[in-house]
Amino acid sequence: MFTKILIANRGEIACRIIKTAKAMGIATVAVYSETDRNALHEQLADESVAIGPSPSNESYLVSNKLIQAALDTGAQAIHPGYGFLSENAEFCRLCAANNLVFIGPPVEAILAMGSKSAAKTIMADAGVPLVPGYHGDDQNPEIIKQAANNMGYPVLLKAAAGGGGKGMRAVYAEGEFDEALGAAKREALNSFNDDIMLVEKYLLKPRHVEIQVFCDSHGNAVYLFERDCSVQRRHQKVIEEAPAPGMTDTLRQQMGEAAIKAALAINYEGAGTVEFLLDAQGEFFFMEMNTRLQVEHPVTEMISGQDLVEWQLRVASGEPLPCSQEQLTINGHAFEARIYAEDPDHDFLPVTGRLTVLQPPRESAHVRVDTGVVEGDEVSIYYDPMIAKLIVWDTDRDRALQRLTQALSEYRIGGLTTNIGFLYNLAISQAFQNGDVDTGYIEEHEAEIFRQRDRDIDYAAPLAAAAIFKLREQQAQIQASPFNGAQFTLASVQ
Ligand code: MV4
Repeated sequence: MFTKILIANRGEIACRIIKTAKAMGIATVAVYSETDRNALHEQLADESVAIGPSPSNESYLVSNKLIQAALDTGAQAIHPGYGFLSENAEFCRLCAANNLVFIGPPVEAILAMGSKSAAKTIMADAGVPLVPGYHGDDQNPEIIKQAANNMGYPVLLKAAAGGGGKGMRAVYAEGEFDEALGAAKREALNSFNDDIMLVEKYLLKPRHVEIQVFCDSHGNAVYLFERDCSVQRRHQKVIEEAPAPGMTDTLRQQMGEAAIKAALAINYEGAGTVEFLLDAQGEFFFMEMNTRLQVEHPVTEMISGQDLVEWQLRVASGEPLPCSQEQLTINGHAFEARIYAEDPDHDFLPVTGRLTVLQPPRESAHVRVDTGVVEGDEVSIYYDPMIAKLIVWDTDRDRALQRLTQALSEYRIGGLTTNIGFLYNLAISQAFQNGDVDTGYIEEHEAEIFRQRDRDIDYAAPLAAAAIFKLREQQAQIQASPFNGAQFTLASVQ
C-alpha cells in the first residue's frame, strides 16, 4: 500500500479522499490555488503545496504542477478526484512517465470511452445492449438521414465527442433532418473541435440508471448495484438515489452483468460507472461509461457499507478487490441532494459570496454531509458553486425520504442564496414521493416544485436565531480571551 498520496483536486472530494487515506494510515498531500490558501482540504492534509493562481487552468488543470508537487513531496500516487484531470489521458500518461501511480483506470480505458461512436462499437461487439441507431465512420449526411428514416422518428442526433447534452438535437420528422444535422454539427465543432455525429432512436422520458462497477488488476470484477440519477436539470444531477425505485432483482442482475461486460471489454481497473437509459418497458441501453469516481458515489457507499475510496486505493496499489459479488448486499435506501450556491428563482444562476452562517444538520448513522467549506468561507467565481452533498440513509425509501426532507429543513445557510428550498419542494413533490421519476421530472412538475411557496421551509426565524447564537458565542470567546481588549465587530448576517 502507498505511504503517501497527492490529491489533485479541491473542495468536498479532496476532503473525502483525505478522510479515507487518514483512516488507512496513508499520508496526504493537498494542492491549493491562491483562493484556496486556507481551504478545508488544505488544512486537513498532512502537507500542502501551492500551485498558483485561482483560475483552474492556471492551477488545478496544469498537469506539470501537480506532477512536480507529487515528486517534490515524495508521494507515490495521485488521486485525481472527479472533474479537473480525472479523465485526462495525457495526465494519466504523464503520471506513468514519472513513476507515479494514477489512481484510476489504465489510459487505454479512458481513451476507449472518449468517443461515443467508438465506445458503441466496442460495446456492440461485447454484447452490451445499445439504443438502436447508426454510429458508423461514414459521415455522409445522406447515410445518416437514411439510418434515421429506417428506424423511424423521433431520433436524437449526438456528437461523438459530446457530453452533457452539447451537440445533441432531437428530430421529429424527416423534413427537419437536414437543418438539425447542420446545427448539431456546428455546435459540436465549436465545442469539441470535432463534428462526427451518431444518430439514435429517441427514447421518450427514459430513466437514467447507472451501475457502479469495480475491477482489479487480477481479472476480478463486481458491480455495486445501481443509482437512479433521473432527476436532472439541464444535464446537472440534482437528487440521486440507490437503489433505483421499482428495480427488480432480475433487472438488477441483468444490468449489473451488462455493466461488467462493458468494463471487461475495455480491460477496466478501478472504480467506473456504466450509464444506461432504462425505458418504461424495463428495456435498458448502454449510454456511456464514466472512468472516474463519481460525485454521487456516497449513495452506493451507504447501501453497500463499502468505502469506495478505500477500494480505489487498494486496487491502485495492486491488491485484489476486497469483496466478491456474492459478499455484496444492499442494505436500505439512500438519497443524495446537491446543495448549491445558486438562485432557483433566476434560472439557477450561480451565486458567489461569503457563507456567514453554515450550520449543516448533525451527522449520524442517517445523515452524512460531504463538504469542503466551513462557516466564513467564500464561494468564489473560480470553481463549481457546490457547497455540500447531503446524503441520508434509512431502512427503506419512505423513511430515507423522510430523513432527507428533515435534514433539508434543518440546513441553515446564510449570506448567499442556495437551492435548499428548491430541493425541499422537489423532495416533497407527490410523484417523487411515489418514486415516479424520469429524466423529464423537473420540467413536468415545475408548477408544483416552484410555486408552492406556502410549503417552503420558513428560513427567516431560524437564521436570525442562528445569528444571535453565533454572536453570543463570539462574545463569550472574546470575554474568555487573554486579549479581550481587542475590538469586536459583528459581521453582518444575512
Ligand atoms: C438519450 C435520450 C433519449 N434517447 N438518448 C442526455 C445527455 C447525454 N449523455 C445523453 N442524454 C440522453 N440521451 C436517446 N437515444 C435522453 C437523454 C437525456 C437524458 C439522459 C440522462 C439524464 C438526463 C437526460 C435529460 C435529457 C435527455
